[in-house]
Amino acid sequence: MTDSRLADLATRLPALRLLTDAADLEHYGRDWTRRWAPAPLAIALPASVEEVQEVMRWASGHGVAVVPSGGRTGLSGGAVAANGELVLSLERMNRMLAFDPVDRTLTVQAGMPLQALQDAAKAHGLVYPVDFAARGSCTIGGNIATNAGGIRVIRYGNTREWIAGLTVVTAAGERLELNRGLIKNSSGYDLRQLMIASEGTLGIVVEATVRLTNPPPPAQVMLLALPDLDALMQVFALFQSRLLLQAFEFFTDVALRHVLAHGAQRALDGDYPYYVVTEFDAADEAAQEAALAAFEAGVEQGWILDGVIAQSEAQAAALWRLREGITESVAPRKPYKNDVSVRISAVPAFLQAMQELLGREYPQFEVVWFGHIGDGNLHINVLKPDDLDDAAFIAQCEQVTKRLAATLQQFGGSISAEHGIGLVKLPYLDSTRGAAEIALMRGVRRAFDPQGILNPGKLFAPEPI
Ligand code: 2HG
Ligand code: ZN
Repeated sequence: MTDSRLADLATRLPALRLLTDAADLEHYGRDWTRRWAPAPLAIALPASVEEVQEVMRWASGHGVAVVPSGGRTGLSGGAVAANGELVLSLERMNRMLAFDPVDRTLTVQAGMPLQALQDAAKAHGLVYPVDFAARGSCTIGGNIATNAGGIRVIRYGNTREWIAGLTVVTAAGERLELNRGLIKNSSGYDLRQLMIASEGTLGIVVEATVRLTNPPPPAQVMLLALPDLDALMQVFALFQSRLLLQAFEFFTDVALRHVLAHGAQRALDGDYPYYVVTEFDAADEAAQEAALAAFEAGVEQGWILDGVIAQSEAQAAALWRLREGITESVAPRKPYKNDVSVRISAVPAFLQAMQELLGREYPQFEVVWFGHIGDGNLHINVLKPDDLDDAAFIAQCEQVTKRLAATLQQFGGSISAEHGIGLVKLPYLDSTRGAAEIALMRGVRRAFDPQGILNPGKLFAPEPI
């Protein structure tokens, strides 16, 4: 260990696991974006809150930038360390700490994978309902850092709604206990909520107390084939008025082609332009009949061209794979990603504007549309042609994102619905937040982290000094 700063860290915390091998720097220095070359100083893997506190005291003393790190499944570059930062991985802090049956909360360390948390809730006959495809690898700390959404927001809301308390280590190494599981707490600023979606720029979330709820009634999963985007919103309105939806997700024929090529099973014989995977409460025969009636009403209107209802858990999982497998199936094509949202009432007009914009701007590229249409959240993945180099491809996409951001501004939408701003959307923050709002956000950051050592360069560009 030749770096004197690291030597000092090792002296202060002799038991701290510290990695400096090239392979580790590469592994922990990047997330799913794969756009930036990882170049961290080192990787610290603390095993306790006290170790995190001492790491932060050390980082403040030396002015070393720190990138908090969870499962690194993020798609906005929020966990990238490309500038000599210390990566502070919460990987070893992955245990459940407490279950309270009266409060109906679980307290866990921030490095616990989402799926492990969901399983722990299930073991107590309850559910933690925030859910998405990266559940096996992402961590609750990362979910909190981005206010992760996913496939059940339509029923349960975002991560924000489920966080009852947070333990946070500040840039200076202080330990904060935020909200302590209280339901009612009218004692001033809610710093817990400020931490959620702060992308590691205000503090290190080390523990979280999450609310749990009753398991939903038995559900059914349906795949629907639709003729056009207008039908998508009609079917959504129809299903929402008649059924208790748990999820309503759409994707296009292009997305389906990629997941099928990646090993998913075809569920319908024909080929159609748009598809929906929807899951709804179907506890009894009456609910199941209501679902069939809604399906038939959609067919009669010409909004639904075909469909299938899962007859077993295995079939339900196979239908879900068609939607959840999209990100992985297109990953080898180095997609340029957009994760945008508008109010639900604005979705039809926004879709129309987007279709025109993308049709005009991307005639040469393959564009994959999918997302959480019931939340007004679209994912637009532009696939890189093999004969175009990375930099030229990104430069072309950025030109279009400028126009997309302007369109979003007209609609009062957001440039990041659930993935975060990170590095990827940093130039477009002002399409979603006003100048006065950004100035206040910077002020909040300065209050928490005057030296600017927490995940610098993410969310907004570093302050000019
Ligand atoms: C999803 O909804 C994730 O599957 C990933 O938010 C979206 O890959 C994407 O663009
Ligand atoms: Zn999503």
